[in-house]
Amino acid sequence: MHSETAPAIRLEDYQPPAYCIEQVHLTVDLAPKATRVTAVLSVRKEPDTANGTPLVLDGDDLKLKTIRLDGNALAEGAYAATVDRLEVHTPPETPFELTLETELDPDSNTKLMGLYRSSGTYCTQCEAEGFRRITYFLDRPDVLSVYTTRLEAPKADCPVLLANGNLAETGDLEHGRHFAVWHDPHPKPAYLFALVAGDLAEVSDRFTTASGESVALNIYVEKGKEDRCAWAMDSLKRSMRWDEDVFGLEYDLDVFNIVAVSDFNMGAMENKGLNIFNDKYVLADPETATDQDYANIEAVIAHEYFHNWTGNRITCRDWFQLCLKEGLTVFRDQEFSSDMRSRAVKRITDVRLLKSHQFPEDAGPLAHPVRPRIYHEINNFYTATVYEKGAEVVRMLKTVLGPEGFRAGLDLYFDRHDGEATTIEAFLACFEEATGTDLTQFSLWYEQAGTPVVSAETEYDPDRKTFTLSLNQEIPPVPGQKSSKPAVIPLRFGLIGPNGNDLDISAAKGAEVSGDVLILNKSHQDVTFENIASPPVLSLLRGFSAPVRLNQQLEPQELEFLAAKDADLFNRWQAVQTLAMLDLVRTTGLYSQNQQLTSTQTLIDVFGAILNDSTVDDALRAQALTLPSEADIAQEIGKNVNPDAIHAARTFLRKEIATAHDPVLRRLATDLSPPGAYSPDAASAGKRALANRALYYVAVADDTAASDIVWQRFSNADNMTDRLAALTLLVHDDMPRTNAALEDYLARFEGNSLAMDKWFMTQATAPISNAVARVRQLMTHPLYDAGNPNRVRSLLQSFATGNPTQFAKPDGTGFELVAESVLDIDRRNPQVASRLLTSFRSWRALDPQRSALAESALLRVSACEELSRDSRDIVDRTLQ
Ligand code: B3K
Ligand code: ZN
Repeated sequence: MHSETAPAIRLEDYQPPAYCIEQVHLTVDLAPKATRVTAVLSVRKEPDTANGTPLVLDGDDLKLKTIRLDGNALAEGAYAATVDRLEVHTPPETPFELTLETELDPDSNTKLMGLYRSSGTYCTQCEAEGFRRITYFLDRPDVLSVYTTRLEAPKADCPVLLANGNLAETGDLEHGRHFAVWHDPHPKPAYLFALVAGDLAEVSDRFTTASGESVALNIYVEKGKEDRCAWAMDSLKRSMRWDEDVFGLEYDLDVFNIVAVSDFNMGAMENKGLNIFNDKYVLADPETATDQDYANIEAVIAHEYFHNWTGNRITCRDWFQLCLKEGLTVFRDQEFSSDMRSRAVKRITDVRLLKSHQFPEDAGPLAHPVRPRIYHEINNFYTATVYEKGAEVVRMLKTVLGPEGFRAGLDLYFDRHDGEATTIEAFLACFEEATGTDLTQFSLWYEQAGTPVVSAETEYDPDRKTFTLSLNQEIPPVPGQKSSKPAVIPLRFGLIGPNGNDLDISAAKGAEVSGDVLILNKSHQDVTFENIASPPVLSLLRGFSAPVRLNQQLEPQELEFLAAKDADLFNRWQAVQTLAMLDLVRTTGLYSQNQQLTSTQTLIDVFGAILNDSTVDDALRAQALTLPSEADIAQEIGKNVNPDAIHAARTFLRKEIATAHDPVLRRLATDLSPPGAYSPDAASAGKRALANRALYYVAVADDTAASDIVWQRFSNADNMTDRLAALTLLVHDDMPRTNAALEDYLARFEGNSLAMDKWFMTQATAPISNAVARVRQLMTHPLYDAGNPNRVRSLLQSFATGNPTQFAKPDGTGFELVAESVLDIDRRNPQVASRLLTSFRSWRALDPQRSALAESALLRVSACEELSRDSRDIVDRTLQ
């Protein structure tokens, strides 16, 4: 008998709340093991609710100390309280005040949901359902209340007391205690509630809004970390300005506080006026943060700030609508980063992420629509599909409607729904009304799971001078969805003439073509272009204009042509990837059949052309020179996957490229920016990316000079980007002096946990045969902490998702390690455990021996009697 699957929650069962809670007055008397929470709730029956309808509040692991209604203690028979539910049997018909006292133990809260302590700092995480771990409440996003929060604590331990909104009052109390009262005038759902108390350092600045309001900006961090906040603060100010410039959206409180903590289940949280962040997305300096870290901080700071409008001012009616805030906000942060950096490079990195995280999700047992219709545990739906595919849907909406139509629809959305909890239907209706477009078919993107496959065939008729494009679309079956309807797929494209120029495509017949976008909205469509003098090369899905798999048989020389000539930089990159993928899949097959591996001259030549073309942006060249990952290749192969064959094929091609272009690679690898001139800007980061990509190829040359270059890069680096790139090569390629490098790194960064996460991660992802033993050994390292989510992710999640040959080792030890860890972590922190468990999601695509081993590891997890609802949900769906 194992733990029960939690009951299913269905979108179709949505009922509006029977009561509303207009005001919440919280008094939180903080103590590590016994925090007292007094909640005074102003409750009012909704007009449609029958008199005498019980008031049922949510709880989770709560202890009710006292309950009063309009100041009077409630008789025992008038209510029923359990750890997870409070019912007042017959509440008054007229508005009333319910006063609840609960007692919490923040120190024992290892789930990191509700109120907990991170390195001594009290903090909260309430999304999705953490507020019910603080007090009994109508913990659902469509109940919006005005919060006033009074915090009390010893002044010496907690000089900083923060909650949502504006500071209303502070003062001293007896016995060295003090208090602060915060008032948030904006009605909000409970999931946006937050408080923080601790002895934190503060970094302050100010921002003046377009309407001239001065806003205090503060970043709070653990003491000693304050000199690593400058980039986050700079990113925040740029985000605030950008949202005003691009969307006309201004900030709406006197203060914007950010707190960074070291124990956090995810990246960050957009609590109104008090964002709480994982340290990882705030702290940076050149010695300890990579260029990627800088870019991530910029993006996450922006993301959480942008939620103030898309999520907080306008929130979700229910959790099925999660993509309403997440998809839109990811789209907004992607646009922000594109404006701050190179648009093409940003698009490439976003598409890489989509393909590596979302596509496999959409092709496996955990597939679900962007707006799911059923869940057992909502925390398992903060997925790449809801976030990244959700953002792609918003991007397509903009492509379909054009920038002006898109902006008009968004303006209407902000205007009409400000202060509300709403739905995807209401969102789409704004775009329909603002532009007069029927989005019924478009809305299927929210309903249908699975990645559409678009097949394209072309034919040139030299007599008629016509070029015909035959398009097909289809969504392969996914769990719970056997058939599907044709989607609206905006295909940005160009026809390229022999000299590399785009031809005139305005004379198209058979489909709606506006500008350079063709709308594919049927299963099959033929489009004919007239007056095409000679056979063109088709550049399809420019900028990755839709989240689809493209099936287009281009000849290697056509891909070579696109790689060199396409006006669309994304498709230039894509052409190189496609060429490389063809070779990688072919070589993987050769390896599996014990045949001699070979490379093709076209790929080698294309790499040579990129290496020698200094007119192209360095960051873009670095991207083009990055071979598809082993996980990408596995996905492309799709079934009977043998990770060892993939690894061998990829290593072989890497060596072929390295040998063919040795001199230029060595030159690029050592052509560094002047020392001491570190700057995180896109151009400098691009230069480092290119040098380190070149170094990656140089490292496979079997000579001392090559290994010396890598070692020099490691030991002379004046920034983390270069040092970590070199360390990764030393460890992953098992080069001489690996241990010396690991020890040197440890000695340098022992005191910096974010830097140490990289040390654990580099070792966990090394594709070498003792990896399992090494990870097990690292789990006993004094710096390993199974209670710290970042550390667990850096060692175990990295191993499971970033080390395909060792995770899927044919002796089953990799799977066992992860299954065992899931069971261990699940007792402490279900969210971290269930996330780790999702690393099994592609198990059925593995070869029979490996998939049998994965299945038995999953069955072992499933057999656990005390599995959390989070992990139970994932294991059930993964095995189904
Ligand atoms: N909204 C939060 C995620 C909450 C996850 C809850 N399990 C961060 C974000 O998307 O901005
Ligand atoms: Zn978000």
